[in-house]
Amino acid sequence: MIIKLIQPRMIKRPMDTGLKTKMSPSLGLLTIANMFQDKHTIIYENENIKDIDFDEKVDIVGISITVDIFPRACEIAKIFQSKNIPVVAGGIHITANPNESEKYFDALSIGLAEFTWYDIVSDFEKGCLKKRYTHNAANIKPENIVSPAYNLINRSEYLYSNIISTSRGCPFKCDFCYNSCDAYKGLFVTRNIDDIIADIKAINSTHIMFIDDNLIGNPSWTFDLLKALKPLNLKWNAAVSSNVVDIPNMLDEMKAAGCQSLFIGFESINISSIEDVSKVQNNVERYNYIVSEIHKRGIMINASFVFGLDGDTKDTFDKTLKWIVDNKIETVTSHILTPYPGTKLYKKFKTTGRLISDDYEKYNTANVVFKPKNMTEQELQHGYLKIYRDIYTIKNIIKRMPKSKNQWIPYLLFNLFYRKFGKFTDFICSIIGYNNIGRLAALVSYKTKSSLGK
Ligand code: B12
Ligand code: SF4
Repeated sequence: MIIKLIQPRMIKRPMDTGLKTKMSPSLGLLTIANMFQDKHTIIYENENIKDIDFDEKVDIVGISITVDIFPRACEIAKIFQSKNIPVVAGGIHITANPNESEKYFDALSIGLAEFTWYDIVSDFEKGCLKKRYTHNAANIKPENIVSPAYNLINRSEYLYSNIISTSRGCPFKCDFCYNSCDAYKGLFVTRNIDDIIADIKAINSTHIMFIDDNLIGNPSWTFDLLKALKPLNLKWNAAVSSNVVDIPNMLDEMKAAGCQSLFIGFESINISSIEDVSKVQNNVERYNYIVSEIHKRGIMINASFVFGLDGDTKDTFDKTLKWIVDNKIETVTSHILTPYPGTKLYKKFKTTGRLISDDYEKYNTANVVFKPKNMTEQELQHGYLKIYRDIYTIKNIIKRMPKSKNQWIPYLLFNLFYRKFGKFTDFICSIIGYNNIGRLAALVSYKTKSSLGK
């Protein structure tokens, strides 16, 4: 049987370049690819890399869907369905919002494919494909999690292929996050450490990006993981929740195991905004302390902010910019608050009549799709675009330079060549290859090596 797996093309934000769309392959699809690559022929197509071949002879199609690409996924499904090829939809948006999605696809996978995909393929072979397949969050064990088929990645097409998911879900359930949807209730599972080490070996790089929601969701497991990472002499980045500083020795052990930078969802410097979205682990009064403890250990910070929360006003942008510059935050990811369908926030905005757009292509955190409380929609949109520009002015890049000289190269590479002059870097990548630039950046930043790949 021939199974085609499709990643639809993403919607770029104004500040994005091809570096974002070609950043990394879909681990979700590579995971489901691995479940059947011994038995069936798998074709993996990423529309961010090249156009979908609608004429190829395939038996069934699987699409991975986040909210912003839902409309495109529906278009793709329609074309295959017109050729009598059934289309199965899975991924975060389908998991969080199955009811609305059902009519567009032949079957839905709600939750982790490890608990749906075997049945879907087997039912299809028997000719009795059902409309829905749903995981049972309570039954998920670490050993059930399947490794992605790293062998299927054409590394030359991506900036980074050295990505690993060590867990599923998050112990926190912030109102705006997909983790607050029904199917993720009670779901947080960390993988077996031996399986993670096997993934690292398969990737064959000394630079690894952990793409979990929260690498410290189960601190005792994290300590075990760090112990296993130490002898491998890796350099790595990960996302953690801000309570990392409350766990004795965690940052020391991370540094000793090769941590280079941590992504942290600070979200807002307004206490009321944080309280309003149940981000219980964030203590705004301790933000400066958190930053200094991380910086003290020579670890860089990628701070994530969300604008448009109910405590925010139009002054929030300048105050946040000042905090970012004063605290020498190395990189920043900003978002306009976006009520992803199926989340607690979405339900709240729906019942209070605050949604102003149901065009999911706009749900990529770069558009205002709800009525903000303490500013106009235009003020929110304008403030978001302005803060992105202001963070990456040459003046503010210089002001934010890390104290430690060791970090200057990765800092400048990201701030100048990814953000400020991203279009130029994208052009160079298109000539000499995305993976070559990714590997070169890692080599000059962290002195790491990676395999050449396909
Ligand atoms: C890595 C990552 C990226 C990467 C690569 C994205 C990619 N296409 O793979 C980059 C940086 C490019 C990116 C970009 C964006 N991202 Co992103 N990203 C992630 C992140 C951190 C990890 C994704 C991952 O690989 N997980 C590990 C894999 C194994 O899990 P999975 O994809 O969920 O797959 C499992 C199941 O969902 C299911 N499954 C998945 N697909 C399918 C398909 C079928 C057929 C079946 C049967 C099952 C199935 O089985 C899989 C195995 O268990 C997630 C957060 C998260 N934890 O998921 C956010 C996340 C997916 N991103 C998100 C967003 C909003 C974006 C952006 C819009 C951000 C922006 N402002 O630009 C863009 C748009 C991306 C796009 N449309 O493709 C949201 C999506 C919210 C939503 N409700 O849809 C998430 C959930 C972050 C969040 N907490 O809000 N992202
Ligand atoms: S801590 Fe982050 S990943 Fe976890 S629920 Fe909150 S926003 Fe989502």
